[in-house]
Amino acid sequence: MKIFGNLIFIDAVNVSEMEIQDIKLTGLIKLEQTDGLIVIDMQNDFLPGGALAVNEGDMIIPGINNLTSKFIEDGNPVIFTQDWHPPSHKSFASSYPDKNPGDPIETPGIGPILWPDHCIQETPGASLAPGLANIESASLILRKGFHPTVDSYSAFLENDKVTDTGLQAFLDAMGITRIFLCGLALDYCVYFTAIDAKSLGFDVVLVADLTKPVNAPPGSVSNALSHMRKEKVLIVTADQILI
Ligand code: VGL
Ligand code: ZN
Repeated sequence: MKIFGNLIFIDAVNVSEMEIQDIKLTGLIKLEQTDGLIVIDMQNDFLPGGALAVNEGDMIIPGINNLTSKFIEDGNPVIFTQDWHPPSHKSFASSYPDKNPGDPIETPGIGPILWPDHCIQETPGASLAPGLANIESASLILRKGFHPTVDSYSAFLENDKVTDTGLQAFLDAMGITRIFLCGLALDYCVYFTAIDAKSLGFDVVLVADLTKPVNAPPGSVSNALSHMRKEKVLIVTADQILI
């Protein structure tokens, strides 16, 4: 089951039962004019050394650079997203008197857990990774999570499930019907973006070797993968994508 080679599982017992072949594309996938690439939250705070570091988050940068180059050479839109929080955002544990990062929370629009302060607007931690190529060739840099009391894991809809980031309208205007997803983190922003995109009618392709998970709370990765499987998100590796 090579597709899982680069993913970290806490609940590894379930992996062999996931029947990934139901959605795992075999063979090659050819880019069409109606394809767009969304690179999720490749920001300093999500990389090793950052405030909300994703283990090995930096390892996917070269592969993402190759993939963005492919899309740009082919004239397909590339979109980078940035988690873009004001100070004292309600997803931060520091915004509450007695909370710590990782504590569960059930406030509407926030949760399932609280985070350390991260990706605060105009700080170095919120900047796109310096090793990331093709930023100047992007069609759009989309910022999300800037409403103080609502988090936004998905690049389409904030966590209140109502507030629209404008991404759907942008993709529709560009004639994009299928999106490829990579970046950070698999079990949060990549996952929620994939599910929203499917429910909005886009075809969705997850580039599984160009994403890494936060892996908290336990089970977040297997939950994300099984839900994406159920929603028929295609899962490929970058070497299957041809111009
Ligand atoms: C993310 C947790 C909090 C992400 C953003 O980009 O996946 N995760 N904020
Ligand atoms: Zn965030």
